[in-house]
Amino acid sequence: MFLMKDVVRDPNPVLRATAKKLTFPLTAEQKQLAHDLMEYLVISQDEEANAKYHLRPGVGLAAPQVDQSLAMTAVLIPDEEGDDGDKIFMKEVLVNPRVISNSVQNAALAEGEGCLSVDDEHPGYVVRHARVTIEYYNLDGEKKKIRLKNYPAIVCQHEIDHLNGILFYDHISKEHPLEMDPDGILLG
Ligand code: UDB
Ligand code: ZN
Repeated sequence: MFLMKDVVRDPNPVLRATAKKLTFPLTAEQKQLAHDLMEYLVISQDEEANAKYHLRPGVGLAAPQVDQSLAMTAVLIPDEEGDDGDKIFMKEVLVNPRVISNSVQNAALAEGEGCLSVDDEHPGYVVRHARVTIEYYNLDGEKKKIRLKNYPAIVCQHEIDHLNGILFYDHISKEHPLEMDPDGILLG
């Protein structure tokens, strides 16, 4: 399993690399990586299990964040926004995911974003697309297409960015960090 010591931190260059696309069938090693990414999220969100490991509670973890430059990311998104409910909105490992279409309208989390790989604070609105259609493969190599909005759309854009060497603060305006276009949505 992965622990905090395994999570690479900014400015490690692996976080700025373009992750390699995977081919199917996945190797046993790649399937294990997928399992370990999801296991991190599950344990980190379980207060009782996490008491032992002290993981930062995570909603997404991409392979480059554990020093594997491969196009794979796990997401575990609770139903309500919050970490103590036990209902899950989305639990999936996305292989070779990409945004195939997006709304013109933007959205940002009102509280800004953080990242398991970024220890410094970077205040400001991380301006993203309000809605996205994502194409990806599951672990069995089946092609999937999903449409997401609100918080799940933000999480998946954050994770897909990791596969393209992009970090959340790249999307914060340097001059006006708390400026949002007039028709943009502030979430939360
Ligand atoms: C996070 N979690 O996981 F467990 F409902 C952030 C961190 C950086 C603060 C740990 C988070 O925002 N909230 C959270 C955590 C839970 C349950 C819950 C909400 N990430 C993932 C990450 O760094 N992936 O690379 C950062 C998020 C900021 C916006 C989307 C992802
Ligand atoms: Zn991140």
